[in-house]
Amino acid sequence: MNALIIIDVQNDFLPGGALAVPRGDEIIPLLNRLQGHFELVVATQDWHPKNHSSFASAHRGKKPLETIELDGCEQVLWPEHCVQGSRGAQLAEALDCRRVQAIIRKGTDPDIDSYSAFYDNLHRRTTGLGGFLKDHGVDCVVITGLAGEYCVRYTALDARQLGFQTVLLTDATRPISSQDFEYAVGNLRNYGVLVTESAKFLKN
Ligand code: VGL
Ligand code: ZN
Repeated sequence: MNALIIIDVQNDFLPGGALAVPRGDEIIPLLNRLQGHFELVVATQDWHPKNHSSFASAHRGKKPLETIELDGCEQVLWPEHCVQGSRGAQLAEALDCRRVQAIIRKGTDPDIDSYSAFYDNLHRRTTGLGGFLKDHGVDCVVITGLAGEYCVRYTALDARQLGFQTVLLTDATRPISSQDFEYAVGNLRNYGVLVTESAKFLKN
C-alpha cells in the first residue's frame, strides 16, 4: 500500500513566513489533488519550543544561516520558526486536511533538531511514524512538501533506510536553494529513492 507524506506545509515555510521557501505555496493545489490517489495520507508539522537550539537567537552572537556544532552534529541556525502553537506553525489554510489521518510533530526536543519525520538528526528517538506506517501495511511512501533539501530530503533518506520503497515527487516540493536540492536529489537516487513527478500517481 502507498502512503502520501506531506512534510511541513506550514505558514512559516510559505512566502511571507519566518523561514519562507520560495514559491512554496505553489505546490498546495497539487498536494490537494494527489491526496485522492492514496489510501493513507500523513502530514507533519515542524513544532519547536521557544528557544529551540536550531534557532540562531538561542546562541549568543549567532545569525541565521551560520552553522555550529551541536552534539558533534553540524547544525544550520535558523530564524525562529514554527514555534509550538503559533500561527506560523499552523498548516497552510489552503491545504486540504480532511483526509489526513495522522499529523506527526517533530523538532519538539529543545536540544536537537529533527529534519526527518522519522527520527531526530542524531537518530536518538523515533517519532513513531515508521511503526505507524508499518502497522497500516504501507510498503511504499511518497514524499512531498517543504523544504526540499532539508525535511523532505532527510525524510526520504530515513524512509529508504527503514526499508520502504520511497518516491520523491519533484513537482510537489520546493527547496530553499535549488543548487542544494539538485545535490540532494543525486544523493537520494544513490540510496535507491525513486525521483519522479506527480503524474505517475494522478492517473490511477
Ligand atoms: C525545515 C529548516 C528548519 C524544513 C525545518 O521543514 O525543511 N528546514 N526546520
Ligand atoms: Zn525547524
